[in-house]
Amino acid sequence: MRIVLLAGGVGGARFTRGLLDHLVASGTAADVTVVANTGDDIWMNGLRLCPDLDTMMYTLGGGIHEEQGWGRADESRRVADELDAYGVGVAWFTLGDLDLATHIARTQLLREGNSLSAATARLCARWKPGVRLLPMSDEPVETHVRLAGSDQLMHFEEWWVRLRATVPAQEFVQSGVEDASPAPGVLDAIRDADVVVLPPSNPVVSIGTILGVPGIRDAVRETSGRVVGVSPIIGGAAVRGMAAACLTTIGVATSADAVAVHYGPRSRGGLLDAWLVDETDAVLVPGLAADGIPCRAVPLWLRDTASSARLAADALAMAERD
Ligand code: GDP
Ligand code: FO1
Ligand code: CA
Repeated sequence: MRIVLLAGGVGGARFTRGLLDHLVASGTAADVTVVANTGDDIWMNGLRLCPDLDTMMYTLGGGIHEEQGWGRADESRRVADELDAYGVGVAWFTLGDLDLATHIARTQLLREGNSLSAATARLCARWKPGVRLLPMSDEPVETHVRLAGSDQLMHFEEWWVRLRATVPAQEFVQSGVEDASPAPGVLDAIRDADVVVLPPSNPVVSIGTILGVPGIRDAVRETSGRVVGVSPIIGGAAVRGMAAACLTTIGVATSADAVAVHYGPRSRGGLLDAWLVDETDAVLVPGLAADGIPCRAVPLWLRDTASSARLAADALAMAERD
């Protein structure tokens, strides 16, 4: 079975880890490709950071800081303290020592002329994530936020981490996206997939950014595989994080139904063949989300490996339905 996921950081990575556990436990042979959001990528202290690629790589490779959801376990910040002492540290962003090695290695590989795909493959040779991890594009695309009542653009990470998304955003601007092309292998993987999963990642600045790369949305629409989405909204709330602020910016309500409508039914030019919602999110018509999208209610919390694996099994089962 060929499975493709379009994923952001924490939600996407935890779901994917559950999927791999389920595939092993059920003895299902599968090739899993993860197309990761790179819109959060940022230059910091001369280094190229790719937060969502790294969150995926560390989560699947066993190096993630579990409680935090991003960064390395057993991390320290001696280098960041030294940068602060020189007055060149980035006060609002944590650069851990172990994590810094990843950014140094990536930046070195990029400077040597490697593409981001090639650099990612080199980093993954160490972490062995058990999936083919592809950046959405090899060209830089960076999400910026236009703050409400201002012409000013701010990098998404600064808005999210420094401002905790408390200052309303007028719009998100994906700089570079018009000229970007999908990374090698992305379109073929989507077209040839048996199942494409939109995991519970941020629909705006993770999955939305990936879908904005020219060619990717059409490839999902046109794949002969089944496209299953998992709601990132539980009980009308964007659990773990400030995704509600992103949905508000694009005029989508923070509800599982509204996100399903935002993706749209594939039968009418949208993306979804099926949609999983949480048991606490009632649907008006049993078996159907808004816009007539086939839907099932299951536990959506990614609490631990067992619950994540069950959710992944539910998503694959949903893909098998007619
Ligand atoms: P990020 O890049 O680290 O923000 O991660 P993603 O874009 O992959 O996912 C973030 C989103 O995952 C959050 O905004 C939540 O809506 C969703 N999320 C986090 N934890 C859970 C969970 O346990 N279950 C579900 N269904 N969604 C979750
Ligand atoms: N998230 C934070 O909330 N604070 C941080 O200081 C922070 C540092 C960081 C460093 C490397 C990395 O790969 C991720 C990091 N994140 C941090 C998480 C992440 O950048 C964002 O939460 C997501 O990208 C938002 O989608
Ligand atoms: Ca992210």
